[in-house]
Amino acid sequence: MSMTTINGRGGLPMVQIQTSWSTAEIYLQGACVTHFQVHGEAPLLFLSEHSRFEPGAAIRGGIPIIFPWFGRPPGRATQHGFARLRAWELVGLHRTGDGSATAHLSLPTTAELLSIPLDYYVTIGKTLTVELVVRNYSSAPFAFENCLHTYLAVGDIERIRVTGLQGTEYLDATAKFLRKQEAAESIRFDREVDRIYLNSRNAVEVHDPVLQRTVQVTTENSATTVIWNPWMTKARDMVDFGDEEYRRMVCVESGNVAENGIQLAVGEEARLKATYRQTKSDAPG
Ligand code: TA6
Repeated sequence: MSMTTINGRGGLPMVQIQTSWSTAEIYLQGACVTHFQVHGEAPLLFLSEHSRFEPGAAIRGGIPIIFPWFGRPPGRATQHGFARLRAWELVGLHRTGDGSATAHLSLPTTAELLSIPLDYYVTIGKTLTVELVVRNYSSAPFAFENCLHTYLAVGDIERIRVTGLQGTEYLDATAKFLRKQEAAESIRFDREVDRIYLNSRNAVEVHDPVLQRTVQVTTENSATTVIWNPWMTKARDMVDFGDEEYRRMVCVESGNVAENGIQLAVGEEARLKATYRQTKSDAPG
């Protein structure tokens, strides 16, 4: 197992981690995991070829950390909070007994949030696990939303199906956040999909016949799953996203959003964890 810190794209510091099973890359900018690949497998994560790599800018792909709010609530200037815009610190790398490695990053208190430090643990092995820890060292309860905005790589968006959300209520962001219920056992994509599934703690699976794999997302302390694909019109409108890149990604985001938002008592901590496990599926490509 090895770890090196290099100047990545845009000259931003990037941590490269090698284990006997896999490789990973983490930018300190936003503590964004931009790459995870099990040896002999396709990369797990999508990263736009047009992403910005500049201080203060969100990276388009990988696992952006959304905190302390999701979307753009009234009175908030930036979409999805500021954690993904900040330069985090690398605290260290810990080996675990089974040969995997855990990188620990932190965002000490920021100007906006005195005495609410963040820690982030990225465990690289046969699977990828990320865990965001928020601690309330302030003198009052702290209300926030958190979300791991994960871009999964797919072979062809029109060929995949997402399971695990049947029967779950969701807010449809493409229909003025109207509340609906998921009727389908398998969610498929032939248009923009932007759905905030609420009060759901089930595992979600992305079945990909082109990459011949299933990616399973399991979580701890996540009550919300967001499923997003921008489709072609929104893809064309995003400057940091290629017009055709919508075909090769789907966001499966895990966190606590909207009515699932968190009220953290003084002295308490909130831990949000997601694990990404891929298995080969022998479905024809
Ligand atoms: O993934 C859900 C979502 O809120 C979408 O509505 C879309 O805006 C996406 O996040 C990306 O947001 P960003 O601020 O990264 O462009």
